[in-house]
Amino acid sequence: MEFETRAIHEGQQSDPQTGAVIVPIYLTSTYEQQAIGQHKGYEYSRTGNPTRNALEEALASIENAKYGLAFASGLAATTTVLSLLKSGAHIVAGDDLYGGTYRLLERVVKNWGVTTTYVDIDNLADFETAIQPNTKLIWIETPTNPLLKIVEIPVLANIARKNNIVLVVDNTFASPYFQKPLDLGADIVVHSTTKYLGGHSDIIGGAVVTSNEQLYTELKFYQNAIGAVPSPFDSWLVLRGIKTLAVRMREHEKNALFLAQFLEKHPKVERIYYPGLASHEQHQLAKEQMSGFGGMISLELKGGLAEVERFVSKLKLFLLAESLGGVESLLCYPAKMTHGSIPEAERIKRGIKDNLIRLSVGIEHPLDLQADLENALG
Ligand code: P1T
Repeated sequence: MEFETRAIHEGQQSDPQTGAVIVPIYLTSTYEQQAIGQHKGYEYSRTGNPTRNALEEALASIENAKYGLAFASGLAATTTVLSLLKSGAHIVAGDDLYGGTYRLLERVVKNWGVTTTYVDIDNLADFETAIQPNTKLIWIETPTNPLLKIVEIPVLANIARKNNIVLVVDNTFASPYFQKPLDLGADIVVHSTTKYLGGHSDIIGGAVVTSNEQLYTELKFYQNAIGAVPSPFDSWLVLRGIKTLAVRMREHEKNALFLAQFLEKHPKVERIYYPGLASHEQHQLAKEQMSGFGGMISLELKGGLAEVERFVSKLKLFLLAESLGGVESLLCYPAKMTHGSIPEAERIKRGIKDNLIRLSVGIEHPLDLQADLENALG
């Protein structure tokens, strides 16, 4: 079956008891057992819940994976994956990452005795050089947050396999509609389902998928042992979001390409980052690795913070807010918002300048969005 069909049906059979077409929200923390040691497959909702299970099956299916696990947030998913590591382990991570992932690695995971080396994402050979005898994990995003760089997954998968290292790809920005990292050799895919999968800016959620049985068994254990699971209602909202993912992603991309082309020519814009533009340094790679370029654009305005503040204050449709991937357009100022937890010198070194703005392009009418940007830039 094709993606659109699986997104609507996989794990979502009609309810055997009532015929309800939509998976019910099983608001229960526990389940009656028929006798000691005898139950109908569910014991306690941290361990398993039918609404969450439906979501987990759907997540696995749309990533072409065998197994899916749902979490209470993207960072809960990330934390659970990082719990695979024992004290003394080492991570090699790309240097363009969501600021919260960086904060988790530096201020939480480091205290477990697990260290991270950040590698310039533009130079894949550096990943191999950074590997130490205790390196257990490679962690990347592609496209990256916020600079929308593209990392060639098969090259890293090769390096990881050769060195017996697990490759994790955070696929939040592309969504499974445009990119399937497991097909390209990744071992684990992580998502913030808060973003495109949920799609309506009304929940916080996360996901992990894999086709590796051993990794799944360990991750499933940690999901239950750590307990950062989503509620049945949040699971249901993500499941509902997934049904329209394909339609939404096509619109996000169409609008983003239109606006990126407009912004690229605008005299007030110094630089634009959108993998769908022929001028993007990795446009060709993006075309090969992804089936679409997504809805995120970053840009540098001419001038500094004053120009950014003026631009932001004049926008009416693009709302100044953290997050991305909802139907409404948002604007984020990474230096002070999503990447504010990266020390300034380190942030500048990574290319997140004071005039950088990130747009999450929604699915409003593109001409309204263009008019909003044009007016604010003017
Ligand atoms: O916010 P949460 O659901 O915990 O997801 C964390 C996360 C993980 N990975 C990526 C690539 C992300 O972008 C995020 C969250 N990002 C934002 C809130 C943001 O505005 O970029």
